[in-house]
Amino acid sequence: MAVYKDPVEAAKHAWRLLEESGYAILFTGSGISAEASIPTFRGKDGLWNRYRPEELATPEAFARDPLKVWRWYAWRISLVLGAEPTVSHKVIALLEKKGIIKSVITQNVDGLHQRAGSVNVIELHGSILRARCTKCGYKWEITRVPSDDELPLRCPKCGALARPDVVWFGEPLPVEAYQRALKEFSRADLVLIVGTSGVVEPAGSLPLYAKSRGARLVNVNLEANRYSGICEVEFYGPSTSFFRALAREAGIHG
Ligand code: BV8
Ligand code: ZN
Repeated sequence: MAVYKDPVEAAKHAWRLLEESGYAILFTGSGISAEASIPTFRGKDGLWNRYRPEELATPEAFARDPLKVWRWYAWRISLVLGAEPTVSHKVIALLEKKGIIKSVITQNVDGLHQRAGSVNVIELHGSILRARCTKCGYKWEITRVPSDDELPLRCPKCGALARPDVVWFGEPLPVEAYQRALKEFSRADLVLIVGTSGVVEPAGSLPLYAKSRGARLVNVNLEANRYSGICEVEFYGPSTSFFRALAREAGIHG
């Protein structure tokens, strides 16, 4: 296990592992979008700092006050629509195009991997850019920030109350996405873990499952997290510096 603070050394080591790998995948969390100025969940400027998770990202909170929860999501939608994919998102998409990484399993709901060009993306916690009817299940893309007088959003088909198409605390993950993710983690011989504290379950255990099947892990994070000490390569610093260096190793221009 090697711990790096220098992104170039870390990227050289990670690139060797990628070249040796047969099935490399990415597992990402809100930290990969932090440099796109989308606040993380538990960091110092975390989203939750202003609110407690149980206060807003739960079915109970939504039942109690759908307008308050929708106002919070409308604010986050404005951040996401105003954000640009980072060089991390872009390099990951280019590595997929070159067949070097096979898929991205993300806990994020911001759609930045897809906007950067990643194709094989599994969204474990849904998408903030999609709404779903609480009655008829109809789903539709959100392409602009809803104005306050449109909130709480209603279903265009049946008029019932709509909700963000994300997974709230206490809700099960979408079965199809979770099954696909389990398959990816069981096939992987290398998992790059980027920008996640790993505290949220059941997603956070997926890299440990891959390791139990012999996969090697690479941890890219600002600070120590749940995966520290069990990875082949650990880089502590901003993910963009790591991916800028990895792009040079891979001979691509992120
Ligand atoms: C479920 C969508 C049951 C919504 C999200 C007690 C113990 C253990 C578990 C539980 C418990 N109590 C409750 C639970 C279960 C709970 C859970 O895990 N809670 C945690 C908090 C303990 N899980 C659930 O409720 C799940 N459902 O269990 O259902 C069930 C089962 C069957 C049938 C019925 C019921 C559902 C969890 C999904 C919740 N939804 N998001 C929305 O976004 O509004 S979770 C939310 O957290 C986001 O998706 C986020 O991605 C995710 C994980 O957090 P991170 O991404 O890791 O973000 P975090 O801020 O923590 O970390 C950021 C990291 O980035 C940091 O490490 C930081 O250092 C790093 N970083 C920052 N900047 C950079 C960087 N790294 C590199 N470069 C940088 N520049
Ligand atoms: Zn409806």
